[in-house]
Amino acid sequence: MRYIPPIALPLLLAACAHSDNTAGTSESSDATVVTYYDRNLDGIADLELHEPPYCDDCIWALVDIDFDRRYERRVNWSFGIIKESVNLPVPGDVNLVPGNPKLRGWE
Ligand SMILES: [Ca+2]
Repeated sequence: MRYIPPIALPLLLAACAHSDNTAGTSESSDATVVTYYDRNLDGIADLELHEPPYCDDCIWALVDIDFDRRYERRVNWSFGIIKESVNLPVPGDVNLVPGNPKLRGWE
């Protein structure tokens, strides 16, 4: 196991933070950043990405696979990628980021 000096941890966390593009994002009460993506560019969210602070293994997403305004899949990026079925409505009044998230594995 690699030793990381305590002074390096805040610098490492700051380097991982991304706040340059806030379009289509919101922040919940626990500072989780939620980004709504419009993958097929129809003006409706079809993937929402939840990124809790300081926890790369806690990122999760809801995905509308067939663009029917219902989320059918929840994806968790933990020690591995875990996918489960859901049936939830897609939110209607959110700011959108066009295209796909950079994070892979939700497909
Ligand atoms: Ca869409």
